[in-house]
Amino acid sequence: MPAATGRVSAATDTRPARPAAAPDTRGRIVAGYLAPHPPHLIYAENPPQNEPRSTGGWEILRWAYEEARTRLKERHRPDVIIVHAPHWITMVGHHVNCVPKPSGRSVEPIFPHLLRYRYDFETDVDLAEAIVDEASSAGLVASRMTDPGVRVDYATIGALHLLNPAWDIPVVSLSANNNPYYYAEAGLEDMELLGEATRRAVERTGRRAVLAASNSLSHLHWDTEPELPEDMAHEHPYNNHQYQWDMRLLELIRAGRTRELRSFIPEHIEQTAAEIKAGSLSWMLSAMGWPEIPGDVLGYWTVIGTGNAVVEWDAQRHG
Ligand code: 2X7
Ligand code: FE2
Repeated sequence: MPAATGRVSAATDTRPARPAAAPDTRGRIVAGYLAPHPPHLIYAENPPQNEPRSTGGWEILRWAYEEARTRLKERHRPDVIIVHAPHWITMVGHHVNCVPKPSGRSVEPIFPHLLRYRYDFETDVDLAEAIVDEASSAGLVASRMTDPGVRVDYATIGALHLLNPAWDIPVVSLSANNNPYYYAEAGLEDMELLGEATRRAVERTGRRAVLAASNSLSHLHWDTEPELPEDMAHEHPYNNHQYQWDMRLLELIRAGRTRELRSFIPEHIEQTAAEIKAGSLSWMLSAMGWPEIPGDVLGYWTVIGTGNAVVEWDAQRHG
């Protein structure tokens, strides 16, 4: 019988078995991904869960995600994927989805013709609750979201589908508190505290975790679409300034200059209206201890003018 927390017991678990994790990685964050969520990427892939149909597009980013999927399954083999997403906006504090089996339809409000996606996944409720407890102990306002009727936002669904379209790994989903949008320079510190709380919860529950920061980079985009949304003849950076600042950020990432990256992030946000302002990237790198290891940029390209990179930080490979 399933446990009251919603986790599936071994006796009733019909999901395909995943190879057992190495014992020394229990209670560890084994990898982190910058995992952007533009609805165009799911639309272009034509998965059965999404209603609209396309003729493809944005292959460079989708191939990057294909590589991330392979690494996730073959190398990282996590117990759980923890995602922080900017379109689940909470005005008061940080919320954690504690619904055991969220299901429903996620619709992108600006691009509903691209994303109307049926989801049905499993939450790691024990870990979700542990994150709320650790965040509260750190002095953050944090709460459990327990309403099964709440519709899961498309940035959570986007990153999770693109990393793991089979949805056979339990999930914890965190909201983005909106305070960075109210204060010029404050805000990201809270996301860092949330990251540290996430790491302590992972350690306490013994999970082997992969983190996903569901953020685009430079974030100015066109206000009109081509007649065929996936007409790639129209896809290019919004302007060279946006592109150059994204490249500066990615160069720091590729070089593993993470301490510099930490102070560069607010500047990048200022210059490019970057979506990392919502804090997902700062949350993730803080949870990983701002590791001075190279991030592997699996792909970069624009989506309706915005900059998007799929990046992996492999904590195990780099010790
Ligand atoms: O949410 C998004 C985004 N971050 C980037 C591009 C286009 C649409 O939606
Ligand atoms: Fe977004």
